[in-house]
Amino acid sequence: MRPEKFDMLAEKLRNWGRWGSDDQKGTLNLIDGAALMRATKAVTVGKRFSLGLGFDKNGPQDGSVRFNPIHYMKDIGTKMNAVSGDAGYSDDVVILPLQCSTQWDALGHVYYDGLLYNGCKACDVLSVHGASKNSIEHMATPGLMSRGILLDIARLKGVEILPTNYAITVDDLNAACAKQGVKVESGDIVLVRTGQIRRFTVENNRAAWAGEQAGLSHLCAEWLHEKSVAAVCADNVAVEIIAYAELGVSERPLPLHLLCLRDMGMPLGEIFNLEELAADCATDKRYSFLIAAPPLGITGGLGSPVNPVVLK
Ligand code: UVW
Repeated sequence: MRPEKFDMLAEKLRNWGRWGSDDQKGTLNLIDGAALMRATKAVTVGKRFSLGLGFDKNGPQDGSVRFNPIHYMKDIGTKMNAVSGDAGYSDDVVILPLQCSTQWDALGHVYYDGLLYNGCKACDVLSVHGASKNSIEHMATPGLMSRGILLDIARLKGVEILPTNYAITVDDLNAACAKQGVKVESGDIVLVRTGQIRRFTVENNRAAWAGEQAGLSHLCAEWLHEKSVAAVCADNVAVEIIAYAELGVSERPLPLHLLCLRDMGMPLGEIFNLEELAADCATDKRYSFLIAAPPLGITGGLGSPVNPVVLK
């Protein structure tokens, strides 16, 4: 993508200063009392769904960019004291890339022109100690929840998995809203289903899962901005489309990442497993619900594992 066209769009969508010059929560500020009350009103039947994958050595990473969690036992059945008899404790340790499975991207995850969200200088903010601004702990409080809206684009198109390199358009998002009878409102969290996660969960094909894949076109950023969406999540690797031909030569690679995280301050939720929820929504025709997906408050972190929970 040529930077000129991209930069015009970026300027139009930029939220810097909108919530103050020190803001590090971005569009999560849109989750106000009204949005939270709307979330509670979407709870009508008492059904729960987890959208999180497991965290283990058999996770979705193929090793090309990130690895799957390494879990080891630090203590196994260690005695508590000399007289505690047959009683003990066990402790364990996990080493994992924060972006290796179901996860949030913090606003500081990407930058261009040397600047992060809200105009923070990347060279001042990023160091071996982590990010001093726009890091994930700012998304952890006071508790990331809102009304969620599932937009099932795979079902809209009548397929289990969208074709590789299909760029989801604004028309697709509007068509899904119309077909499903939902209206996205300020502070909502939008969940986009491509079906891509089935490459891993059903087909067990990590190469196909991690390779070129369908996702949002960067032009959807304008739609997300206009609808005052708080965050956008998907069941693929990057929320947006991954097409190698474009990725390899673009001067603005992963443009939706750049527009959402850096310009709009809109968090991205990736590798969300939407299969069970989508099947239920198709059955009861209710595509809105309460979603709670608080990241871990990892100080200076640029992402966080998450186990998002939906309540219908
Ligand atoms: C990058 O790798 C930059 O993006 P993500 O892991 O968020 O898809």
